[in-house]
Amino acid sequence: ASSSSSQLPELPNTLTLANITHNTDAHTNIPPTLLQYLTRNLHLTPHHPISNTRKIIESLFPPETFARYNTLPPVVTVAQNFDCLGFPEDHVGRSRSDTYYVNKYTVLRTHTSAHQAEKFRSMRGEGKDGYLISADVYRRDAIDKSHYPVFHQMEGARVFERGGRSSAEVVEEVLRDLEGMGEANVEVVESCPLFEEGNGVQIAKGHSVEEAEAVGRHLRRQLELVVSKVFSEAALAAGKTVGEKVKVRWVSAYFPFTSPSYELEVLWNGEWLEILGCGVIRQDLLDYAGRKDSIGWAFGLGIERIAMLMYGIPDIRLFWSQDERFTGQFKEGVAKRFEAFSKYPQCFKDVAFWVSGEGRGAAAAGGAGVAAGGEEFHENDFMELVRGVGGDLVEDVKLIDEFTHPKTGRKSMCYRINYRSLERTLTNEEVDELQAKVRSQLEEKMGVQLR
Ligand code: FA5
Ligand code: MG
Repeated sequence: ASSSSSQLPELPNTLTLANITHNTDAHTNIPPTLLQYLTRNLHLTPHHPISNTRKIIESLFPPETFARYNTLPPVVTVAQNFDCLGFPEDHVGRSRSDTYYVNKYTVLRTHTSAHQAEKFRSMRGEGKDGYLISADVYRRDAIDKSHYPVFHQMEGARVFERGGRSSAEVVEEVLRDLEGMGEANVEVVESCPLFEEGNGVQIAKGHSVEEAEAVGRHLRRQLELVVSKVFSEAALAAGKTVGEKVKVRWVSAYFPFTSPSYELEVLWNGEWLEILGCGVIRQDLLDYAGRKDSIGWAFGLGIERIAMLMYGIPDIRLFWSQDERFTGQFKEGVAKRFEAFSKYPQCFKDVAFWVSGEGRGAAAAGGAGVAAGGEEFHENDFMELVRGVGGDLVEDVKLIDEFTHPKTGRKSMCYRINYRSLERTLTNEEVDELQAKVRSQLEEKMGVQLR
């Protein structure tokens, strides 16, 4: 059986992205509404907070050491995005419910790490030991104030040439370089070990523990410096002098392409907010990229996450707003907090439906369409359907109830959609019309049965 044919957007046989025409196939799942984002380049738009944030972070990385790559097109191969980075065949990130496929072999990059291998190679040609990549990335995801199907990442990497030296000499050089970086104005309140074997974590082949730990320390210092820079800008923007140190914590993490791996979280308004993932680059990746003689680190951070806390921007949709009341507030080189324009009323609408889920009962009970055919319900498909209808008029979507019928085994879901414009008051008729569209498309495209 072909996979979820009824969920396919109405797309022609080819899709032209960034001037290249691709064949579409049964994997294609890019909705036409997404195409407008591929040409926006917020990270390169003068005065835009995403571009300003990028520049502020870039200012910490000397261009003599770090090459800049800020115009890499978003269409990459499955090999670049997943295979070359060591993602296992069955990794969830590869699924069509999480990733936008142009076709079976091509995706919209889900992270800037897709460019690691080629840039490890090319930065050397430019005589650099590192790089920074800023770019738009694409993920099928939930709908709320901090999630959007397009966001921006900055990837950074730094390598140290071994040059035939002993491990002890390399460690010494890395630590000497670290000393020269200075202290960061942050308070590290929790810190996972630099390296701890167990839970499937092991030192990458070709590294000594001392090397991995030295590179890990260098990496952490560099990123703590990023956080202290961003927070001193945030304090400036709020018209305060840099006061209390920001609290951060290092949490151990897993990425297929780094080992050891960490995430950095920042205490912000009483909550821990993850801002980046990072780690010591696995040696096989560097070897593969022709950098056998180097050891190094890499990180990937979310630019929106950082811009939101730096400028006090409360909703991720605002970055895409072309309303002068938003765009007019930001000037390059001027730290100023975002001033919210008035908040317009919200309007909640619930929608409940039966999906077949685990239940075998749906078909027996006469459930319609794809769901009855044994197709699984993927929440991200529903999210995308709602985005397709409501666009930026939807603030968030929450699952508020879920149960399985004890007799038929059918599963029922109820979602609450919160409609609110950032720019004006929505009329009742308008919201009713959107909700009616969501309901009819749910039946048509996802084959669920409305309750
Ligand atoms: C990655 O994407 C890895 N490529 C990061 C990395 C690079 C690790 C190099 C090691 C070496 P992750 O999926 O956690 O990891 O995303 C990285 C950061 O992007 C997150 O910490 C967060 O700041 C941001 N981010 C992730 N998902 C979203 C989203 N839906 N909306 C906004 N920001 C997001
Ligand atoms: Mg993460």
